[in-house]
Amino acid sequence: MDISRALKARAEQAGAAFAGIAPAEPFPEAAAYKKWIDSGMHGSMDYMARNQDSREDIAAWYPEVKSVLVCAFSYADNAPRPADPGQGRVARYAALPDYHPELKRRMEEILSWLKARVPGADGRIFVDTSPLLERLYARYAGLGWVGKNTMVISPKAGSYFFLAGLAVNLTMEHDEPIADHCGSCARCIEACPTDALSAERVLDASRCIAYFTIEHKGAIPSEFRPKIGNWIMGCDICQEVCPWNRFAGPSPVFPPALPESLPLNEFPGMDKDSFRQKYGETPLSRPKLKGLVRNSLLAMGNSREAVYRPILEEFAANPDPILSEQAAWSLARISESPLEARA
Ligand code: B12
Ligand code: SF4
Ligand code: SF4
Repeated sequence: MDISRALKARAEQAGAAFAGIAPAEPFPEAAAYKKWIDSGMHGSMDYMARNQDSREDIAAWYPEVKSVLVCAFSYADNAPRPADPGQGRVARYAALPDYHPELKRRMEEILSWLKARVPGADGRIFVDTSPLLERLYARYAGLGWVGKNTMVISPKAGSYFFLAGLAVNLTMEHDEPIADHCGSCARCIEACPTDALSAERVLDASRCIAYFTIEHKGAIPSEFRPKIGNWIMGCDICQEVCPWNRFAGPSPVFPPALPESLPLNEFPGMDKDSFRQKYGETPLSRPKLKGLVRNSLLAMGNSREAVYRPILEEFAANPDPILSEQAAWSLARISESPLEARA
């Protein structure tokens, strides 16, 4: 078996649902990245504006690179998602253990295998946090096309998968990009509650619920608050409506660690130590306890349920200005149009 096929087969053995190989070139679509930054679409994610050279060309990050192995690790499941507004919704990926350490370990395994098999072979792994355009390499590795929701979508597996990569110093036979299958569909653009998506396949992160609930540390701008509904961690709307996710079979790389919805009073009633113990190894550690408290207070306002008044009144007097202001906003929202208390 030639080395590129053997490498992809080894990736599947390490748990990848599928894998492909891209040539290590600077691709023309990378130019869209600078525009995205220049127009401020990264919001308060200042780290995104750094290392633009490696996002344009992977060789600025790993000079010896000749080929890029990109792996898709599935987190698809077919469980129905509850619509109960009294529960905080958690995106599918975040109901699993943190994928970063586990996928890095698996990619290291693949790299060790390659080094043992090919004298002089070497490489560098990337899983989400490196300053690279992972979706661009996924596309050129033939894993899928970049949909109007900006996700890499596979015709056989939809978009509920993580990407993990290995840049290698070997020239290998590479895969070809596959055709765009969005056609005239625009369901994701129409369904996005905050109008974050455009037909040009650009996501304005500074309008995205995933950005507000996970990455943004400050107050959530008032105009977006009613649109966030009961999402307290991430957002899956533009994937849930995508017809290609009908084909997403249940083949998750890890078993779920959390339910996909949590009571809205879970985080406001928690101290830092219990948070670390219960959620420290999950993606919920990214927004930290404070971010999740802010998000839960917001969702309490959107639920319009009077049952949350006492807890919101308590937080309205909190010394943290972000939490107290959010609680006051939510109290006002409940007063505007309260719902009957739940049993
Ligand atoms: C910053 C970031 C975010 C930001 C911004 C997202 C965004 N769309 O830009 C926020 C916090 C909003 C976010 C949200 C989510 N994220 Co995120 N995120 C990233 C991160 C770290 C960088 C992405 C980035 O550079 N964005 C800037 C834009 C401009 O770049 P881009 O979307 O990658 O677009 C490039 C390519 O698509 C390429 N391209 C290729 N072909 C084509 C064709 C055309 C026509 C065009 C215009 C461009 C293009 O060109 C673009 C760059 O110029 C990546 C990991 C990584 N290092 O790449 C994960 C990553 C993209 N996220 C991921 C996930 C799972 C999510 C969420 C689903 C989590 C959730 N449920 O809440 C949501 C999905 C929201 C969405 N619809 O994209 C996965 C996506 C896997 C997949 N199947 O595509 C990644 C790859 C992480 C991983 N390793 O698995 N994320
Ligand atoms: S993740 Fe949610 S808010 Fe962000 S683009 Fe998709 S639907 Fe819109
Ligand atoms: S919902 Fe439609 S337009 Fe959006 S990514 Fe899926 S197929 Fe493409």
